This record gives sequence, C-alpha cells and structure tokens, in this order.
Amino acid sequence: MASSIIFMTLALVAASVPASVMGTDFMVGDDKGWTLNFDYQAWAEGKQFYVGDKLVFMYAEGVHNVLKVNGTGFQQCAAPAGTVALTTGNDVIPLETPGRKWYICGVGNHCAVRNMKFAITVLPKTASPAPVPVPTAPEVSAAGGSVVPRYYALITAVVSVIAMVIV
Ligand code: CU1
Repeated sequence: MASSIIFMTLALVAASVPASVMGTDFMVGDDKGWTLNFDYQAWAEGKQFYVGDKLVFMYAEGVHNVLKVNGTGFQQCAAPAGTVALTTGNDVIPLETPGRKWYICGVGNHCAVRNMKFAITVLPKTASPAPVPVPTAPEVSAAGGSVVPRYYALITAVVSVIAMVIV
C-alpha cells in the first residue's frame, strides 16, 4: 500500500516535469500573426508569460518588423538608436529575463497609428519541482531486514543443534 502511494506520487511528479521545464511558444496575434489593426495589448492581457517561453512573430517579410524597445520607446513608438530590428517574418524572441517587455513594429506608422505594439510582464520561471525522493532507501532496508533475521535464525538453529550434539 505504502509503495503504491509512493509510486503514484512519483508518477505524478514525473508527469508534471515537462510542463514546467519546457516553455510555451506564444504566436503573437494567434492565427492573425503580426499585422495591422490587431489589438495586441488585448491579446497579451489574458496570458501569463514566464522566463523560458518564446514569442513568435509571423508576418510577410518586408511588410513589418519587430523591435524590442523600452517603456519610453513604447510610448513614443521609436526605438532607441542601435536597436536591431528583427525582419525575417518568422521572428522568435526567447523570454530570458523576468520583468516588463515592450515590442513594436518599426515600419511606417504601424506602431503609432495601426496598433502594432504591446507590452507584457514576464514572470520568473515557476519553481522547479522538489528533487524526486529516492524510494530505494527504505525498500532496500526493509528487504535486508527480512533477509538477515532469516539467516540469523538458521545459524542460531545450526549452532544450537551442534551445541546439543557436542554436549
Ligand atoms: Cu508593421
């Protein structure tokens, strides 16, 4: 009974590991992708982003781009000098640190007028599961405990028989 409970606990722990280790890929705009006149802030509102997740921006190459900016750049729809635009049309941004993140499209007035901008808050990675308890220790000692007395009883019996014969 105790061992089946331990086994079920281990199975549950093992089943829960992949979800917390592997991040989630968020398709920005879902099936609309990265495009004009989509409410990306509303898209982001209901979601929880964690370190290890990724943002995927899909769009026709050359039509848009992706700029990671700061809060000021977000408000002004202007990237700080030196910001490198992502331009492949299939841009994947790993969320590597927790905190506030801002993304805009740097083409024309797409950010200021066409709503191609959003901000998210990336949360720290969820606590990794506690180390899996090692179930072998109590089981081994239990098995050993049953084996040793058996031999001990046998040896005791043999010794007592020999003692009786000698005496
Ligand atoms: Cu754009």
